[in-house]
Amino acid sequence: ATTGDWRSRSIYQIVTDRFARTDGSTTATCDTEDRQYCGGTYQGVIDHLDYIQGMGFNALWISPITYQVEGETGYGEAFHGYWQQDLYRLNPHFGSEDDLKSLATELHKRDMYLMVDVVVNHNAWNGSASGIDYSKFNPFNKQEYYHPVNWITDWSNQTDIEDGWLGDNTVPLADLDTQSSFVQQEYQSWISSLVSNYSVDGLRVDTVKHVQKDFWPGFNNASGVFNTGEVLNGDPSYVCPYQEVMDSILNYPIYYPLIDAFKSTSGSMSDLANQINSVKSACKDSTVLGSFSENQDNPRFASYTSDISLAKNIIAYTILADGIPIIYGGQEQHYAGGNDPANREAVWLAGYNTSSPLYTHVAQLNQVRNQAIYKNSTYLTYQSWPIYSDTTTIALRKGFDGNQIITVLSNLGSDGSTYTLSLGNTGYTNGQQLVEVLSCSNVTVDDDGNIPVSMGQGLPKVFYPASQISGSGICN
Ligand code: ABC
Ligand code: CA
Repeated sequence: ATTGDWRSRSIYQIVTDRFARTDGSTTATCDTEDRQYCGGTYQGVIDHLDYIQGMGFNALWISPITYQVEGETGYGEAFHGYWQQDLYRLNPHFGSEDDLKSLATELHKRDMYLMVDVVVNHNAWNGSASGIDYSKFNPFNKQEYYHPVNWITDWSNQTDIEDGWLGDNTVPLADLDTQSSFVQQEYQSWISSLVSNYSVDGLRVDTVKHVQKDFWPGFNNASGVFNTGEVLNGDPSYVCPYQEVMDSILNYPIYYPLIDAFKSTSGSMSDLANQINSVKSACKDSTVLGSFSENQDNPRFASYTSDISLAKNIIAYTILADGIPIIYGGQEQHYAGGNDPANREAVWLAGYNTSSPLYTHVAQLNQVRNQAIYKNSTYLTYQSWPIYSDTTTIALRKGFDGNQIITVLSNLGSDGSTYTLSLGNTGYTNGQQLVEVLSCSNVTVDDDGNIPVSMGQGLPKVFYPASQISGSGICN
């Protein structure tokens, strides 16, 4: 699938080992601190696609699928999938080749896309760098295919970042010589075969900033599908240039001010508003960036605050901002793990509860986004902008006249006071009938063209024209 196809999608991200087991257990123990395989499989995922689709998602991002370092290391097992050794073998812990193919088939039957995470910078070893037996790697089975051992120490030096090694002498991540045309060719033929063997629709590409930019166009092109890359940095002027060499990038520049704005009742709304504008001007196309607020590398949002209203606000932003929404498995159950490895809790332990407050919240938000897209796909290319902000509120518009969604977010938290905000700049017309889709209340635009927004308990508000809703099942 192409970039254009992906723009309308909404992604549920899983750590495959932590989402669902073949035995369907909701009690199997999984102590994150142990960093061991907990038993999640492709078959488990297949058995729980209703749970994912029930939230309105139409794409699934799974962990890297390749063969890993096997057994115990100083940092536990390779359950996350980022310690690959053999690009042409699958990780047997997640199931067979047929299981993975069945997952693709079952997703496609539901008109859902499969996104696979891929590691294109390193292979991993259990033990010190000096002891690596390169012949154990496939296809990069000779030391000459790698950069000389040199741990990245200066994170401001781009040459270090690209040619140096991640990891350490406990689990070294042997850095490929991606300047060599042999390495480039091998990666290209590998990715093209992987995509066709497993009917993959898109890729999440790991460690993009650790490979020189001129590597990426050939790789992206060889894959034949949409690529979104991880460039772990908060600066738009550093991150956005990568969108010149790859279809899309995960929106890390927004991630940091987004967390800061909502993780406490004193977060800055103006910093978030400014960053929205910076990303829009620095990046080639903000409407295909990956929009996320949690992932496998960062503390869960609920590790900062247990306030459910704040969690609802950040999820509303994640889904209704520009770009392709990504919700990280467990976010919908208000999981609260901190730094890696605590943020990789087993999703099954929440019992696949489809009536938890954030599960239904995600479903409502995906539903209104899907409806706006269905009504007019130009919703997707309209670049969202902050129409209002004050110290505790930010309001965003996305969508052209008649099909716009207005999202009003607050960081006052569950104890937030009740008041009415008169909101202009919405593009709605006097007397227009709106529905606030999270509370299913009807609202009329006043004679000055403003929406009277009933704020309270720090809850987000999402407005959409009543005329656009009929037949959608929203608030029926
Ligand atoms: C394991 C253990 C950890 C232990 C570590 C030493 O080893 O689990 O507990 O601390 C995989 C596994 C990890 C594993 C690592 C290393 O491998 O998932 O569990 O950690 O063995 C990607 C993936 C990630 C994956 C890998 C490796 C890469 O998403 O899951 O990790 O394939 C760097 C990389 C980035 C990478 C990330 C984990 O590390 O660039 O690709 N993610 C700064 C640097 C970043 C750096 C980040 C790390 O710190 O600039 O390059 O990311 O925390 C902003 C700044 C940023 C700054 C952030 C923190 O603040 O703008 O620049 O990022 O404001
Ligand atoms: Ca590198």
